[in-house]
Amino acid sequence: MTSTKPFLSALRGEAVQPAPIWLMRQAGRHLPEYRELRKNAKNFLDFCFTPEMAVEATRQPLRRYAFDAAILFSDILVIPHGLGQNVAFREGEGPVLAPVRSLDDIEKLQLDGVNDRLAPVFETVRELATTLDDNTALIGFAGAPFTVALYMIEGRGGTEGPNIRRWAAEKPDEFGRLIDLLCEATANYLIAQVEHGAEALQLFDSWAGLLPESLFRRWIIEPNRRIVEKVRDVYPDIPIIGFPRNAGVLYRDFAKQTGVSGISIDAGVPMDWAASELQPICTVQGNLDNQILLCGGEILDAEVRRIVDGLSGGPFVFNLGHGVLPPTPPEHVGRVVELVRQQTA
Ligand code: 1CP
Repeated sequence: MTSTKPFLSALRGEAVQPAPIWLMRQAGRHLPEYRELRKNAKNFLDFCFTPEMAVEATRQPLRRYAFDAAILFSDILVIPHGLGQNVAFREGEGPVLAPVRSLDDIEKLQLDGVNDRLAPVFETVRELATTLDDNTALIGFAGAPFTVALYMIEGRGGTEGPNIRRWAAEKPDEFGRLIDLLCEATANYLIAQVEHGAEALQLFDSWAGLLPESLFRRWIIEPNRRIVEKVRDVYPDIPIIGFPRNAGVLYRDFAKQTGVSGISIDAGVPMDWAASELQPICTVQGNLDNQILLCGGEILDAEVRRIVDGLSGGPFVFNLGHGVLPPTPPEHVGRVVELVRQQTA
C-alpha cells in the first residue's frame, strides 16, 4: 500500500505543498519536558535503552509542534556500544569512549550479536510505529561509518578528528577494516529498525566535511552507498536520507552515487544550486541555520521564506542545516512550523 503521509510522498519525489517539516534533534535538550524526563534516568544510554522513556522523548516534540515526522529517540553511539566498546555520556562533557587506535582494538569489536544488544531500541520503534497518528511518519536512523568511527577513534566529540584523519590517510587497509565492520553493523541495525516499523531512515554523516575529495569518495560516498544497497536488498522501497554535512559541491556526487532518496544539506548551500543540481537527482531536505532559529525575530521569518521559495518548486522537506541547539526557545520552533505551513511556492 502506498502511504499518503506528506513526508513520505516528498521522499518519493513529489513536490508536496505545503512542504513537510521535521527538525534534526527536534527532541532533547531544547525542551524543558525532556530535561525533566531525563532526570529519571541513571545515564543517557540507560535512557535510550528504556523504551518507555525513549518513546516519551520521541513524542514530546510532536505534542508541541505539528511536525510531519517523528525521529526515533536514540543516539548514533549505540552502535559502538553494541560492538562492545566502552561508551559513556558525561554530564556537560558529552560522549566519552575508550579509543580504538589499532588493528588489535578493531579485532576486539564484536559484530555478532549487535542487534541483540540493541534490542530495546527496536522495541521503542515497534511501540512508536503502532501508536503514531496517521499523518506522522516514523524515521529510524544511524550514524554513517566515518562519523561513528570519529567518536570511536578520538574517544570524544569536540575535535577536528586528528587521529581518524591520519589513520584513514596513512593506513587505509587497516582503517578500512573498521569501516567495513561499521557498514555491516549499521546496515543490519537499520534493517531491524524497518522490520519493527520505521518508515524512512536517515544516515547522519555529520563530520563528512572534514575530508578532502579523494578521501570523501572512499570513506563517505562508498560506505553510505554500501549501506543503502544492503538495506535495499531487503527493503527495496525504503526511503533513505543522506546527511554528508558540509560536503560542498560533493553533495551532488553523493546524491548520485549512493542512491539515497533524499539529501539533507547544511545551511551554507545556496538555494539556486540545490534546486538546479540536487533536486533533479533526489529530494532536498534543509537548510535553516540553527543559530538563526535560536535568534528568532525578523531574520528567522525572512530565512524561512527564502528557503521555502527556493526549494518548494521540487521535492523538498523543510529542516535545519544541523540540529536544534539546546538553548533554542521552543516558540521559535513553533513559529517556523507556522510559517512553513502557510507558505507555498
Ligand atoms: O544528556 C543528554 O540528554 C544527552 C544529549 C543527547 C541527546 C538528546 C545526546 C548525546 N544525543 C541525543 C539524542 C540524539 N542524538 C538524537 C535523537 C533526538 C532527535 O533527533 O530528536 C539523534 C538523531 C542524535 C544523533 C547524533 N548524536 C549525532 C548526529 C547528528 C548531529 O547532531 O550531528 C551526533 C554527532 C551525535 C553524538 C552525540 N551524542 C550526544 C552528544 C552531545 C553528541 C555530540 C558530541 C559532539 O560531537 O560534541
